[in-house]
Amino acid sequence: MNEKRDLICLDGIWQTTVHNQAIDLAVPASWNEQCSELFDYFGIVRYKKEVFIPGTYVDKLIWLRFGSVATKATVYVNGTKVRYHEGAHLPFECEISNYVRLGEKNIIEVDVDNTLNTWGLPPAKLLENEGRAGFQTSYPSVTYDFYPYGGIHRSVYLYSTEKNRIEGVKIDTQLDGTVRFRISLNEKIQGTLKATIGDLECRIVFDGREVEGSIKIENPIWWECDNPHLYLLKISLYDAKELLDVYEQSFGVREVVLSGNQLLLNHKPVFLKGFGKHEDFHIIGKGFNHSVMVKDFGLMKWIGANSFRTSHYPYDEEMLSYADRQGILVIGETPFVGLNDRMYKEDILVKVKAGIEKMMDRDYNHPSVIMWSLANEPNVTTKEGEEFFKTMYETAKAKDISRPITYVAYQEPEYNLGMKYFDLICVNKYYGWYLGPGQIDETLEELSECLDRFHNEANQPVLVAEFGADAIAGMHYDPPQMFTEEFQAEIIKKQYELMRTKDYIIGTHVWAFADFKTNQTVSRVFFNRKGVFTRDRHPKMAAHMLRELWRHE
Ligand code: GCB
Repeated sequence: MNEKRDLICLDGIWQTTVHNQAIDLAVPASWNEQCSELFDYFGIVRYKKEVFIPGTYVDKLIWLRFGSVATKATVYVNGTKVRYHEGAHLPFECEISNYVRLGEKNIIEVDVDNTLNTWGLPPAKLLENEGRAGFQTSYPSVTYDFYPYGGIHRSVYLYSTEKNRIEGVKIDTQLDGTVRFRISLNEKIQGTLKATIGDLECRIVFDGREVEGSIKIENPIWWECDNPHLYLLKISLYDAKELLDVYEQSFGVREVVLSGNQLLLNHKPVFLKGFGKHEDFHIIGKGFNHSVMVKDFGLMKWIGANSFRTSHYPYDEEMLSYADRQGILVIGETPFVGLNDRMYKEDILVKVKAGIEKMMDRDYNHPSVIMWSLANEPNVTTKEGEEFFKTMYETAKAKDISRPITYVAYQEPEYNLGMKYFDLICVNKYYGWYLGPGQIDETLEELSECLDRFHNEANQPVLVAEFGADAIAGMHYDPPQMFTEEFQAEIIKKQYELMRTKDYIIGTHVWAFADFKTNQTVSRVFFNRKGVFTRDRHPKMAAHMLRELWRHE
């Protein structure tokens, strides 16, 4: 919100109708845990909200913006359909100026559809004989290990702009303080663009749709984990007569480089310690909540973590803005979890490329985002799959040459033909759990050889993106047995210490930060219990152990 843009937040209670029954639902949140009748509901819920749009919006463009709707949305304004969108975890907008009544109440309705789709992204609903061992008979049947919630998961905004406006701001920095910006406008105009960073200013007279410029900050303060300094770039757009638009974007001066087997942040090696996470909490499901976010960052600091992966989809932008401010490093992941050989087709590639670009456009300016992960645990065993992954990599590289690009592998290298095209490989390995259950010491050697194999095969640094074990909080046993807190703490400690001896490993992320809701299956006791914190964020033994370990390093 600024002198040229107005903003109304539509969060709160929306009236919904399901099978002609009226139910109040809160936004942002999943519907499933708000209302037991809707727990395992897969279908359409119609959401409705009244909003007064001020008369002062005359001559403005009026927009609706949804941060994430799971998974399909059809949007109506005063009864007219204005937009259809597929895919959760990334935002979409619609321009609704022609459908609204100014100075009156207007009705916004959204048909939210979470029907599971075999060919969706991610592919939900399994084909016969598909899926990982132990998960085939799950309900609901999805290819991935988290509950397929439905609902309006992130904030909804109605906002106004001028007709001529700034549409995109991309900022690149160098450690010497050079700040380059690329501004895109909605259409070609003749005008002047003023850019300021504090007292520094630059004016550009232009004729076009894209404007580029740069400002040099003398003796810049670098964005570092222990001093995450942020600058603010303010762009003002003028035509010959007047101010048209204003946009502010924060950024950090920092550089991420993969050099040999090291990840360098501002020339200094950094070892990633942290977690794979989920957007998941009691009652709100996958809905965004500021308090949960603040709590999670507090716990990451408490335990001595420096990073997390947005497994297995892009998170709410608030998370990334907060990571910018907290100095936490983020691996931004696409929603492409569980791609398999049947998915490598042209029409799916078009959607995958669009998803990669959308995520990167959304998150490009966050200094906290240091790496992109384009997929989690795909199966890539065919020539088509290899080409598909090569194209994914090239699509991402064409958008951003400043960050390393990876994907997360589970199976052995021969099932990961795509990895040779990437800058580094992430590996998920569950020795002592799925592989050699209960045998922590006996499987250490196998784990060691497996990691070496990935490194040698790909000739790349390795990031261990997942390892760990389920533990039910309060369950204890001596000697440690699977599902006890002792077992989880011991497996993480021993495997972590092994990984630390390998100079090609640039980081380790424990799976997972907190317990999270899954589908129902024999291998899950309501939740996936691999969290080192419970779902309500209380520490298990493993959390205290990691705190000792990490804080002493
Ligand atoms: C994995 C997946 C993650 C699962 C985890 C598990 O490899 O990436 O989504 O939750 O294993 O606990 O099985």
